[in-house]
Amino acid sequence: MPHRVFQKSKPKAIISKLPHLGMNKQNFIDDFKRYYGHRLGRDKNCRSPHYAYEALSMAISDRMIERWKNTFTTYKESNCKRGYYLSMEFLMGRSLSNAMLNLGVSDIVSKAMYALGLDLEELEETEADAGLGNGGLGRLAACFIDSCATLQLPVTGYGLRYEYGMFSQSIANGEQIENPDHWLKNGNIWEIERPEYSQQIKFRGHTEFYLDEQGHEKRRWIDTQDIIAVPYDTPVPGYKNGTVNTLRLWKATATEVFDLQEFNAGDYAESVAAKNNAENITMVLYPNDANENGKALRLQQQYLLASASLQDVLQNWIANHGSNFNHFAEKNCFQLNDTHPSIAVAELMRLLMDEQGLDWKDAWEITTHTMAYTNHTLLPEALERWSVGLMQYLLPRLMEIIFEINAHFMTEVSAHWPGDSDKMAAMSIIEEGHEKQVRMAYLAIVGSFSVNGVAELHSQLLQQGLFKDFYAFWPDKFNNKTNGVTPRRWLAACNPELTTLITKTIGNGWITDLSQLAKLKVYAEDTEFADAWYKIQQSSKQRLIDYNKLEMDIELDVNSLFDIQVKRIHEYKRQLLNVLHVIHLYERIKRGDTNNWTNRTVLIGGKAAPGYVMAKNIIKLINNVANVINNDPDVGGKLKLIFMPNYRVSAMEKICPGADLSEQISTAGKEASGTGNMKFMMNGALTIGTLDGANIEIREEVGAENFFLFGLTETEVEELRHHYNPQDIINNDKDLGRVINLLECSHFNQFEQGIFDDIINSLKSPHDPWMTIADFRSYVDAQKQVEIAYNDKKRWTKMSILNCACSGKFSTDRTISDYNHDIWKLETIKIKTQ
Ligand code: JNB
Repeated sequence: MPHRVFQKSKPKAIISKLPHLGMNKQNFIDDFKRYYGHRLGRDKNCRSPHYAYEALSMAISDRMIERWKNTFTTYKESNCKRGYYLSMEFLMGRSLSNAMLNLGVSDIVSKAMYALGLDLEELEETEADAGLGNGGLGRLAACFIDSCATLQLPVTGYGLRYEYGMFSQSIANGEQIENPDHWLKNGNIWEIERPEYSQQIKFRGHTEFYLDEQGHEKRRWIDTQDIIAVPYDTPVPGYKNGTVNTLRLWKATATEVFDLQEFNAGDYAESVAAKNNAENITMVLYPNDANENGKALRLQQQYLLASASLQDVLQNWIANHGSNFNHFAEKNCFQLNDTHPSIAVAELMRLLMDEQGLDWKDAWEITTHTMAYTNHTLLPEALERWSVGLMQYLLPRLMEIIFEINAHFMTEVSAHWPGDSDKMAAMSIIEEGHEKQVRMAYLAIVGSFSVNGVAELHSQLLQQGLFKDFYAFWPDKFNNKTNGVTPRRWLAACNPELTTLITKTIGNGWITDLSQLAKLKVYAEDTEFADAWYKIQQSSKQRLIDYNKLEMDIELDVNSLFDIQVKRIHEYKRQLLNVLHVIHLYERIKRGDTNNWTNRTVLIGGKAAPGYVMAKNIIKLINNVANVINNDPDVGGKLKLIFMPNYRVSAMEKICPGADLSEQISTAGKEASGTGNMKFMMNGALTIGTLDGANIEIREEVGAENFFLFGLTETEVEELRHHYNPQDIINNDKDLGRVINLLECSHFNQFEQGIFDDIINSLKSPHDPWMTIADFRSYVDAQKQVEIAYNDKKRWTKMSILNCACSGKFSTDRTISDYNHDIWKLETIKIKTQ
């Protein structure tokens, strides 16, 4: 579909192999000067470091594109099986330092910039975060594609190019203010627009029967209102291996046909408005890390992603194999990042049947051998459902196909459990009720050959709880893939000093084989090594202090215990439990109960979904408590509480190296995995945590003696629900009683009466799903153990080294190689380096 007018001639000479660009210091100096002067038109009088950032990025990007082209050609020539990671979110963060690290030019570029009188770090800081995700699920997608490239797996990421990413957060009067994140306003040099690969996406209209040329009865979807999806490609470099994979993000635009029709009818204004309407689809990322039910725009986003990506893959298939789909399933695999892109199950059926002429059986065979689904949450409010009515209106052909998938599936269920209509109702993709709904998780399970959770406990709970009927029906579909994080960004790039020490000690093999960190274990009690380790931790803490000082005018003590909780604000993550502990410490200081005191700096950061009133109120409480504590001369340096605004990827890169203690305190059974826990551990922080998500596996790896465990287990939580009585617990615990009393007498909201009533009531409710009060005592006791350990510098440093040394399992290289071994089954493809 001609989105642009293309030339008829094929410029063969310039699309064959790109010439090799030099990689030495002088090459970077020369290219930098040319871009800075000739391309960007700046000179030494330019005050903004932004243009220097751009000039350097262009020089780096040139080198990446050369390898990108090689990778592309190699994949094509090898006719290999391909993987596709379909995700509504890719939380990429910044690209420059990662690109330099993976190309292996960090040092040389740093020297080149120094020679030019520039500070590389200052340039890096001007890059906007690509914040196209909410939290864990979005950052996981970014870590995954990094590992795919490093493992030399031919995997393409497919997502959406939101004009506005995750909102930026500021705090006024203790409250969260959301500001739109126009991350593209200064341009994005890492992406390449490829209108020649645009795809047309249908919406609305209706369906009808017709007879094809062979006289077969067929369905078609007509009178649709179409939009165009234009791809923007970003290179994803592997670590020093010549592989550069692709992240392809779709932007919605209006079709020219559509505009023209309106224009001819004289409705110029309407045609421009229609264009804007189309562009609205990818305008903004939904800022919810659970539940955004029923929004038509969100369903349009999901369908755009699924349809554009599948059409793109089919188009490539046809270009190379013609319209024979016999071997399609052997050569292609789609991983669905939660149910967000799961409409792809029905869309692949539509494309294969309506557009490629396959019959139901063959299309279903292909679909159920190419789709794989990952679940990321057990929270019932995060399970996606779409009203049948909305789907019939926006995607009528897809709704028909879903009904038919369900009819086939219900036949299978009734054959398996004859006469069990409750089973059928429980497992139906269509939920009956006064408003019929499509259960997207069920569609994903029925349409996939693999269903996985993201940590051992989470996968178990899926099988025993949420998806138990499906597990009974298809036990072999279900599997676990414990999450990880990429050690390139989350250790090598964000903690250069520790990286140098580790590499000096055990060599650099750990960067691509993180299990090698285990070689550090023997150094845990080596005085010289431990001293160096301790000094680096302290200097990282100092850097974190300086970073915070940029935003807030507050003195922090580098010798205090840095106790950090950064993640989305959610009741199940229990930032409130953390605050209760802080209030308890404050109350002890006020009472003079300060023998053997350990100075502590508590840092909390995270965004609340704009519509999540309770989460926003928790932010307000943290800020109010901080205000009282930080300004009380009795407290002084003993205790500080800081809310760090606008937590994001680039902030975590400074935060995780500077943490002593990592707070992973969710109600057991609620956090699917957690990945921040892994970043902290890798950088040598100790964890205080519940037996939840990947914490369990972290503790297994590092040993119980190097982990601060507290709280009820998942089984205990479920058992206690029947007779939970927080008031009893409060009555029987003096410390807790005093904390609740301070809250109830408005100590932290003296001039804002009543604003924390909802928080207090929820804590004291026998129906509190998060059972915060139940874990208070054991949390406080565990925090005392933390202090005892921290006061013994030698012991703490040893534990810190062991945490890093035992973090090998939590590399996404391990996670991805498990996905590949069990699910994708792709060959590694070596790229010739020149
Ligand atoms: C998410 C997430 C879940 C649902 C929606 C959006 N989940 C985001 C997180 C888990 C972590 C886990 C990571 C990576 O696997 O980020 O995934 O470590 O424990 O909480 C969502 C959004 C809109 C509608 C429905 C659901």
